[in-house]
Amino acid sequence: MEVTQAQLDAHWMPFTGNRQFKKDPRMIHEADGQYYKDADGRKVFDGLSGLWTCGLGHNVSKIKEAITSQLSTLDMSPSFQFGHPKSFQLAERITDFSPEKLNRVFFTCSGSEAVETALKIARAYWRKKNMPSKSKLIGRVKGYHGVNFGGISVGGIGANRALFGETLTVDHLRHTMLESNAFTRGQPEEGAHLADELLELIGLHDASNIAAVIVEPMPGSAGVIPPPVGYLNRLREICTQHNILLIFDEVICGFGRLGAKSGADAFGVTPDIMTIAKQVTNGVIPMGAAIVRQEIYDAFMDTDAPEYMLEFPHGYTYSAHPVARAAGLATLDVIEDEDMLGRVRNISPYFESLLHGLQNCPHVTDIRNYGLAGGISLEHYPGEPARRPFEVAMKMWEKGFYVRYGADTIQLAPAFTVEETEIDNLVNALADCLSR
Ligand code: PXG
Ligand code: PLP
Repeated sequence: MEVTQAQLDAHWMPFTGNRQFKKDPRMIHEADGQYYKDADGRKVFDGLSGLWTCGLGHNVSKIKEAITSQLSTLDMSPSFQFGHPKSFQLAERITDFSPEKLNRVFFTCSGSEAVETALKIARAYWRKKNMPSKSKLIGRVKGYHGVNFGGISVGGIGANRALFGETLTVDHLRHTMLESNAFTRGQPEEGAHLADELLELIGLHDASNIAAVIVEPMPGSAGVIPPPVGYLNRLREICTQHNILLIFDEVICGFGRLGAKSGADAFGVTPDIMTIAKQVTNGVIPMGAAIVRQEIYDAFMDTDAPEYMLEFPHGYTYSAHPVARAAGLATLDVIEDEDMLGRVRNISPYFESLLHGLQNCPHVTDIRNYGLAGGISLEHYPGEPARRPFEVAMKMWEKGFYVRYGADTIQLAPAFTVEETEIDNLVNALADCLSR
């Protein structure tokens, strides 16, 4: 056996049924382009681009070269009180991918940390503006904002919260998955009115007590839920009217997955703060960031305290790790130089039409898509909503396809360079696995 039982036992795996996995391990040994290889050299198609991370495929030479060269120039440098050029260069490049007014970047090492950072900035901002009562945070049911305490507080996936006791004081908007919108291609027409629920929450708590609303422009983890037409615009309008910050968690939406620079760009709505991670380094090295409007940054800088005093007591050891910055710069170069956003836009109608061809397969209760992201909801076994997606994903693995299963859905997110024939193969395999 390639790994001993003791080695298997030693690793407590994240978001995994450890007992099942350790009885029947699914080991990945190599990756190149859109394929993994297992121990026997069997090729497995990467139907989720890693964990929504590797839109450019695996083993991208420009990224590899940038990392290797960085390792031999500056492998680590302290991120507190000292800088290195690449973190500043990357910060500016990231603002090119963000709506115009969002031009100040705070680096983190993951999406979860980006969310914690954004929530702390939002609360601290109102204190800086002498409105300390504005501290309540509002999330949305089905939202995924990582796994740290702030993130699970605003997050709206019950299973990720239930075990952990008291969280922050938050409230949640309803999710936007209306039954009447089942099998909609792209954005549903119905549902903008759901944003008005924010007015009810404002009525309940008063805007003077609310710091921020955080939503994913398109929830990913909950199974790909494109926003109803006009919904995000309405949230924006209400937040502006009531002086509440709007945070878009772009960890999945950012850098091309939707055929746009961001969810904000795809849906034409500008938040006050964005969080990013995953695709920014093509997943090769961990990195995240919170990106804010200049006015928010300025509120922290506008102080009479001596200039050597820090303005925001927050940061991570790896907040500007040079190797990750090099990976980020190379990734953004490839996205731009090879017109990855255009490629996603060109192939996504094909992806949409094939995906919706699964509508009449057994157990399929809904299909949703946007850009190169697809979610398929499956009929529950009595009392076991997560079982069928698990079973389907295992059959897919046996057939040579990696897809994500989460809650009662199967999720697809192929690389931006995916070809029509590869989409054919992926969807045909799914049709087969759903029918067996
Ligand atoms: N926000 C959003 C919107 C995310 O999708 C995070 C925050 C947390 O990022 P980190 O880097 O801390 O994991 C995420 C991460 C899936 C899946 O397949 C999704 C995520 C992570 C792992 C799996 O649904 N999203
Ligand atoms: N715990 C201890 C004891 C530490 O010294 C540090 C960082 O210095 C941390 C946690 C936080 O680690 P990180 O900055 O990687 O988030």
